[in-house]
Amino acid sequence: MGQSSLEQKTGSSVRNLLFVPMYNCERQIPRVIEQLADVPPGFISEMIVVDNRSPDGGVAAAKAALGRFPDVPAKVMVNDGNYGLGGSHKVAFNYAIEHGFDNVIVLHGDDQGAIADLLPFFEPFRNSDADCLLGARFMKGARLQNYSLFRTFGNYVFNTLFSVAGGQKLYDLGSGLNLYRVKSLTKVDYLRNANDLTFNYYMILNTLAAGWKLRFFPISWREDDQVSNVKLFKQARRTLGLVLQFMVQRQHFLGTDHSGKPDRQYPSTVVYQQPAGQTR
Ligand SMILES: Nc1nc2c(ncn2[C@@H]2O[C@H](COP(=O)(O)OP(=O)(O)OP(=O)(O)O)[C@@H](O)[C@H]2O)c(=O)[nH]1
Ligand SMILES: [Mg+2]
Repeated sequence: MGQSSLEQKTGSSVRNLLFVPMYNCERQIPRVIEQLADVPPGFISEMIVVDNRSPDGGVAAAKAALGRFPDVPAKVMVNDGNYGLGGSHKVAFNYAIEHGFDNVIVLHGDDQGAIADLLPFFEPFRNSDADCLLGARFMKGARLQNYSLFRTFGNYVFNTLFSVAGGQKLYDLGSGLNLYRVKSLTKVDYLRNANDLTFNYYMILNTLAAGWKLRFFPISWREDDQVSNVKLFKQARRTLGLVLQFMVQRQHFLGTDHSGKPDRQYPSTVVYQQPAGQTR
């Protein structure tokens, strides 16, 4: 892709960290990394793939794919413990703060979303006072491919429930494509969020309570060779429990550490970086 107006406008002054959480996506991770070709050069200042100790060959596949984009600074990091999807967000948010990024973009490693969907909304977001830009699978303009009707229905129910709890319309509680302003992340205690797949639900309620301005944008979302790890009924029960707790015992909810990890430590090990020996 050539020099685009987006690149000219963003220049090198905006530093975007692309964070890809990965768990057992050996087959999909090369396609996710190849999405670097779909954004203007320089739009991503650095990419980190955070592997939550996958037993498959995801790390090797990620290294090989990143090697095809030698101009993009990148790291593959493996969590020192099993922190779940939420814990991997904590690794990445900490990294973004410590390294002075302006924004962190989350793109799930199982290749269901497309980072290109974010581009038209990036400049308006940057020039706004919004704190995050959340991909929405159930908003006008969104495109769902092969996503089960049952899961779509469940998402609508929870979106409605959370919208009532949050006092504003919420179009998605946790898609796999989101952007957070790093300055805003320093103002919320995201380490208290649960470490499992419900991390985003805690995030949305905590940030709403902190007065964040949330923006949503419609995304495409596909289900082809992915294996969903979501245990539907167990997760639905937990989600219902947490939103009810937020509604009836808000102060208690907000004051509780839901992570199950009171030491608040999320160390990870860099197993690959490019350019080689890069230290930042
Ligand atoms: N289950 C799980 N997923 C993780 C973990 N760390 C990172 N991930 C990634 O997080 C994403 C979420 O997993 P999925 O099982 O696909 O769940 P989902 O994406 O919420 O489900 P969809 O509604 O189909 O999008 C995947 O891209 C995983 O690769 C982890 O520890 N556990
Ligand atoms: Mg998924």
